[in-house]
Amino acid sequence: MKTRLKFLIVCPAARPFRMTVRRRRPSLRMRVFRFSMLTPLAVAAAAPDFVDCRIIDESVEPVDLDSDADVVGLSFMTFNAPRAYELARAFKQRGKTVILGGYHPSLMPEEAIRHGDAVCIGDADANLPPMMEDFRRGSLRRFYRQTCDRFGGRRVNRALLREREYLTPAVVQATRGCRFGCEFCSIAAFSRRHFQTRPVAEVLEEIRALPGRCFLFMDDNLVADPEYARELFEGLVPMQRRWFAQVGVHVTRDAVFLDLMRRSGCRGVFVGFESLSQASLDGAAKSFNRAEVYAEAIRRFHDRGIAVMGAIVLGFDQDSLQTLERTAQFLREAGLDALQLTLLTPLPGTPLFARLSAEGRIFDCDWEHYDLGHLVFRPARLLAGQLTATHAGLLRDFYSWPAILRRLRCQWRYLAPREMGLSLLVGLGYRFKLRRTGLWEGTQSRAARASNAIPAGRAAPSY
Ligand code: B12
Repeated sequence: MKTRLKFLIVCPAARPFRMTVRRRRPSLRMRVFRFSMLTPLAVAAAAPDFVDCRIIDESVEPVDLDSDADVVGLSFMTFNAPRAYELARAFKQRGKTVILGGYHPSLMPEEAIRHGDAVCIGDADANLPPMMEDFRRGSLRRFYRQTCDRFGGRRVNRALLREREYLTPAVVQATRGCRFGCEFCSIAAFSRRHFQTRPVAEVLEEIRALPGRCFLFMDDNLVADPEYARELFEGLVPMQRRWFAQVGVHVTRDAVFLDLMRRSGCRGVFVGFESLSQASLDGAAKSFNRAEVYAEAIRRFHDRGIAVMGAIVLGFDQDSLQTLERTAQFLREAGLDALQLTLLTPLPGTPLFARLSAEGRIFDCDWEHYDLGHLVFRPARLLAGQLTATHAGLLRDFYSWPAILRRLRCQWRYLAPREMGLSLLVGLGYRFKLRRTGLWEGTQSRAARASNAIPAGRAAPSY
């Protein structure tokens, strides 16, 4: 039995974002969207003491297929699954043991196991130690699905990443999971609606040790437990840091809480507005979002110098032409500082995937198209072409030069120059990403273009 094991953790990247031997030097534009990856750091942190970890993020460096690792761990979401399976095959051909983890393998374990030796279903914290022990003993099982009843005690070693390659190296997670059950959401499916918090003192200690003044919370909704969030923010006030996080829109109901957020260093939030149509929100089991308060919510953030990036989804069954028009109007008038506009995507493992599959409406199961920018199912009330053209058109309008300049002129009134710079950087990053993925031109997958002609229940490619 080996006393020490070498564990190579690989984060595969889809083609447009991949670093190959020929394309080695990352440009500034490539870095704009790349903030440090907490996922592989957290996996490495879960490894037992007898394991030496190395991380390769394929968007930063080419994958070393001839590595001398004993075990290769692939971490991927749905969109990266085809590339992960390609790498798994290459590693297995070289005699390596391959373990798979992350959102996609956790939600599609039976598919994933066909490409590797073992699948971690859920978090690495509880599963990686037994996986490594079993591998050492020569008795690796196919599936590991233990859940962790406590979140904490993890110490990440940031030196494992090439920090210079990322725009923001400092990322932290204070809570994980989500209690809600929105129909389209992978996070609810992955966490099985469990929500956990890390001890506040531990989070603050980690933040204290971070480089620079600015950092990002990787939580799904940092304010999901207001009492916990209040304690965390109070602890952050004296630290004089600047931070960004994803939060629910409901947080704007409480002015005192918002003031505390600002004082604790909050300078930007990512908010899942999801839809301008209340019927669509209700249909997706996200009734707790009220579309009529969005504009006021943005104003309340801005009043406190907090920038807002909004996430909006198009293509819900209740969406009509009127919804598209209302969305366009909102984007022109509401004053968002950045936008993530996506097409509804039935991510595997979600209730939405199950429903649309049962209705025979999913026509494209090429996981590479599950980047939220391709249409992969037949919409209920809109034509596929209407939906994809509006999606691309609204993104082009929002990130056009005149719109970016207009935003900068308005932001002068409520944002500090640093946050304005950041908003500009996000704008540039989005322009670059949209061009690279073909969305700027509205290039879609062949399947999406032909979607109106595709009969229900068409067979999916098998992985
Ligand atoms: C940061 C982030 C990104 C970053 C970096 C991704 C990364 N790999 O770190 C960026 C901005 C690049 C990104 C992009 C996208 N993302 Co993203 N992203 C996230 C986010 C917000 C946080 C990820 C994170 O750091 N989590 C914290 C870590 C600690 O948790 P974890 O990743 O789950 O890892 C744990 C387990 O999964 C497990 N595990 C993971 N890997 C492995 C590997 C092994 C071997 C083992 C044993 C265990 C294991 O152990 C870990 C520790 O416990 C999540 C939402 C979320 N809360 O997770 C979405 C999320 C992962 N993203 C998602 C999506 C869809 C995307 C995009 C495809 C589309 C988009 N527009 O957002 C793009 C892809 C573009 C691209 N270029 O790759 C979806 C994935 C859904 C799915 N089923 O695939 C999520 C869940 C968001 C959502 N709302 O649905 N994303």
